[in-house]
Amino acid sequence: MFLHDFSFRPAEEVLEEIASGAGHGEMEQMPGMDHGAMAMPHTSDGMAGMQGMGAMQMDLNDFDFDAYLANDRTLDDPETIPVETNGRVLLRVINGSAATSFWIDSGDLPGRLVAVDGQPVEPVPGTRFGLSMGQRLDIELELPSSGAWPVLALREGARERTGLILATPGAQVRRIDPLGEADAPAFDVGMEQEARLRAVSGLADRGPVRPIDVMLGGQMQPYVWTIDGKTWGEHLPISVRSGDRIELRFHNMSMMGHPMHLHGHHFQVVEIGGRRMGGAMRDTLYVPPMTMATIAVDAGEAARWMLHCHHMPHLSTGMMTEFVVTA
Ligand SMILES: [Cu+2]
Repeated sequence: MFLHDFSFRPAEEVLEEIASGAGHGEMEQMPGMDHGAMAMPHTSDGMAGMQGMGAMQMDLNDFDFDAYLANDRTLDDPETIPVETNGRVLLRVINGSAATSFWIDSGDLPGRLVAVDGQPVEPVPGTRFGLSMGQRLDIELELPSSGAWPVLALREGARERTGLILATPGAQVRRIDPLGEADAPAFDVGMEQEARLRAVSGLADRGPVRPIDVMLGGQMQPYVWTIDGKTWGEHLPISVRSGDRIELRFHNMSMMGHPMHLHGHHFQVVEIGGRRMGGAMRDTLYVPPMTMATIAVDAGEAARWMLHCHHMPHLSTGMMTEFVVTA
């Protein structure tokens, strides 16, 4: 299930509109926050910063696309996939969007999340799992009998949705409205979903680990996004030696989330909000607004690897650096 946010206009024009501030821009109150509290700076235990955020607003979607697609189709004419009665489906969801995080909702079908970014996790039961740009989810679905079941992808913070239909032979397929009744929630604020994931096979325990802080910054006006305060071209490469165990500590100091993608490697999520964990193996980690999270990685092949945000307008306005591995 390949997800896409689609515009009839050229990408340059879309980016220009976003950068001018004329894009849509959806603001959402951070959930569970005390409206009267003042924002606090980051502290060593991470989540304390979240709790003090008070009435600050996070920015979810900064552009309204013309369509949201699943396997190149909208819900006006969705793909219907024939399945067996009482069958079992392994659904691989790929978020190929430029700038849209989705919730995958399997409705009446019980599901189990079994892998993220192609890497197995201890199965997590559920009917709703989210993914940001560049991320993938493998979800096993159990079909209880015969029938037709929509699997929907809900645009975060909005009513738009897309999806496909699983249908046994002869099942009646009903039309599904491309707009939901209410806005879908923001994706993984507080990293509750990420914190539940455990790698089936994580990185081996090792001796010395080199921690490196990676500051994620930027704002809507002017629309510029940075790593360690720099845009691509002015960037400060992260230099490591092949075979070294590195920990990258992402500090998101901005009000948008950043799906951070490292080329050429799989990393493990080892800390969220100050709590150590044997989290998922991945290649793209979504770091929500004003949040800290740490990944561990064994530096691989000697080469210059891209490290970037997978939100395309962020990437285009500077949010990329190099992870330089030397022999
Ligand atoms: Cu970003």
